[in-house]
Amino acid sequence: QKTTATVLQVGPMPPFVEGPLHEEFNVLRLPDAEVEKFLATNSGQVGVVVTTSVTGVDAHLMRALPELRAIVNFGVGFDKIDVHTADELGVVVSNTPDVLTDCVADMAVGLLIDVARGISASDRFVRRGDWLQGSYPLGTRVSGKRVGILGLGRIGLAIAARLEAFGTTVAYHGRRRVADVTYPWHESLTDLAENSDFLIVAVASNSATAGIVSAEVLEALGPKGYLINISRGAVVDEAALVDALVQQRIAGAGLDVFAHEPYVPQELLNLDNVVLAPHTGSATAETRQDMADLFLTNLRQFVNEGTLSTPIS
Ligand code: 8YV
Repeated sequence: QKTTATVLQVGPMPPFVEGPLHEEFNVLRLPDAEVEKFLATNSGQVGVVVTTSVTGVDAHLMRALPELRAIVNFGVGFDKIDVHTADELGVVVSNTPDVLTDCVADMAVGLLIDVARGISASDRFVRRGDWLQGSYPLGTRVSGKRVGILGLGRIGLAIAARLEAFGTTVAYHGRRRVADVTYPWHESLTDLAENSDFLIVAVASNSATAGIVSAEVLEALGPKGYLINISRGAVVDEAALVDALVQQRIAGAGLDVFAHEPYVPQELLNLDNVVLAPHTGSATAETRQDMADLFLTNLRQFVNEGTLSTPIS
């Protein structure tokens, strides 16, 4: 039996989310066109908005929904939700932390090993038949190297734990020193980059982190350094990254995220020292199901009790 609460769905959601969502709740979909007309008729009944990290909710939409009380997000990142406006309007927001940590950390390690050892590039080499002409160029050793992690949160810590097993040394940068860890903290990101063979971006994307992996940071990482990004494209100055890769001022990059997804800078497509992934860090059947379950737990709890299970922090 459906609850009477009206839920507004903003953007597409995977079928295993939409199925139970539409079965259990009265769901309206925000149309792509004639949004104002839709809002004029329906805005007064919407108490909850559901969305994904890909779509998000802007201030204009929040302000157009006078009864809005909660935004329930499918995804851990909430950079596309205007959380300042939500806060101002007393709208609470939930995300899906923890359940995707392992898969995203696995992806970071996968990209790191791939770009250092040229796994994707040498796969293309084999398929082209180039092996018949000679051996593949030498890669870069991973074990024993220095890893710098930008953002030692849940995902950053999971990456560090994995890479420690490779005998790497781990250091990190974040606004604050993290309690109860022995990894050295670098107050300056440039300093961390200068002292890293691999710099991994695992920090949340927001106004404070926009573009912080700058031309200067990439310069500090240097011609033997690799950049790995499983966070958001916006954390990196993408034009500076493209320049650094094209001009070989850094050794390579493993990228799961880009500034204007699904568009990837054209210049990167022919570079064998760049591994490109289509934002699939959390994209396993198991993890996406866990995310769907947590998303629905938040929605049910909000509709039934007025509280969220995993509010953003
Ligand atoms: C997306 C992600 O949520 O959780 C995040 O922040 O970036 C991904 O897991 C996923 O693409 C679905 O929105």
